[in-house]
Amino acid sequence: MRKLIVGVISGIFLTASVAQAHFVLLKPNTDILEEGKRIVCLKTWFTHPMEGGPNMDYHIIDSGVVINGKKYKLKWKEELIPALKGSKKKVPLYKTRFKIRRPGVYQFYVDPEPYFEPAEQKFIKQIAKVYVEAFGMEDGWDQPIGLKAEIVPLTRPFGIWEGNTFRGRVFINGKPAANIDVEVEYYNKRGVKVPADPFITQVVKTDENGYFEYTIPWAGWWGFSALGDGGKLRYKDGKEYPVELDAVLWIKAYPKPRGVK
Ligand SMILES: [Cu+2]
Repeated sequence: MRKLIVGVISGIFLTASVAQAHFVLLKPNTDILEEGKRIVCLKTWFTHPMEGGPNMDYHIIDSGVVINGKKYKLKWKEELIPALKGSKKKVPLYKTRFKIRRPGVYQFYVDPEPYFEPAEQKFIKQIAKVYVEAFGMEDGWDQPIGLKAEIVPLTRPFGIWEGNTFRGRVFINGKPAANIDVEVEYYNKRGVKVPADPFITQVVKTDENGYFEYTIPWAGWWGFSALGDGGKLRYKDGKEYPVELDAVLWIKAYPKPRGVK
């Protein structure tokens, strides 16, 4: 969230907070598990990935991992991280480890409580998903797992090069989500600088059947958040506010191999 000057009345600057894209970050330590390794470690928190913060309050209601239509629960360990670098306000980050027993495509997801965003006067609920392929068995990545908000990939969501085009289809409440915004951000661990604010969040739209695509410019973890409509919810002030119900997906792009252009 940042301040923007929205108007000047007799020399007084009126400012409003303009929120950059919120993202539930759900990141495994790898997108591909090779023979000999068994443990996948995952982290999740609610942040602004390109800017490195602020981090927001975040509570998981439901989470799991789905393989071949079977679901396993995940148990998370909570840690507290500063909302902003150096700030006293702390928010949760969750970690878990999952033991892989057989080959296949594992779809990990988290479904958090709606978060009230004062700057936007609405709730935000982001259901996030990420894939791990284990031991060379690649089937099943194109299957939805029945989330209330879900991006179903048309591009295999692991083993992706930078420069690849990612295609997905958005479903909100089971229906293809037509003509909605899909926000795209890079998980900016390296402190990459942008030339101007619009570069922080890239935006593409779904078509009339809920399909979108985005070409990944450089290597790293990239998040897609399709902004859906989740009806209304009552806040503690007694008033009803709209709920933005977002489908989030994280994928990893690998750098081009040495010696190619
Ligand atoms: Cu925020």
